[in-house]
Amino acid sequence: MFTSKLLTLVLVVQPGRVLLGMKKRGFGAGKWNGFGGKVEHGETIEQAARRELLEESGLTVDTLDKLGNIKFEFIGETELLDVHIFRADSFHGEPTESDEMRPQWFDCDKIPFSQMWADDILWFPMMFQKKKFLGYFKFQGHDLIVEHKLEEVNEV
Ligand code: 6OG
Repeated sequence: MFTSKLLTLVLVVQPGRVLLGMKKRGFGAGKWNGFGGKVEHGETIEQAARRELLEESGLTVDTLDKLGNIKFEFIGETELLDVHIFRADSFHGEPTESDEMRPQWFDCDKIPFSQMWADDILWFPMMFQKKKFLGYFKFQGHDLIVEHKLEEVNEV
């Protein structure tokens, strides 16, 4: 039996660049990623996305666009990660380092994919083009994708 854990992930995009954070501790430590985390009881997925973005980057946003949903399976584990991905094209505040993340802007042609989760290189192009997508990735360990599906959809 599989259980699943609801998570959020937010990409803040400006013309020609994207804000990523270096994860300093916990799951995915040492990797650049968007900002996000677990959905708590009593909050919606979007509320969780805003809360995690603020906690980890110091930023607030007016509009979050729902962009994708990816389910991750790790061989040998019974908990699927159900990650809801959002994009924000404008923000308020200054990116600020937190206990969990060190934010940095990256030019869109210099994304550090070799220091990111292996799935990102496959869906970032869709994210930049504002295409919506659904995905499933099966990982062996934290670096190897052994199976995946990724499709563009009209609605997430
Ligand atoms: P905390 O455990 O820090 O939330 N996340 C992933 N992001 C990408 N790009 N690829 C993956 O492939 C991921 N698995 C998890 C979701 C974990 C954060 O990491 C994201 C959350 O934003 C396996 O609370």
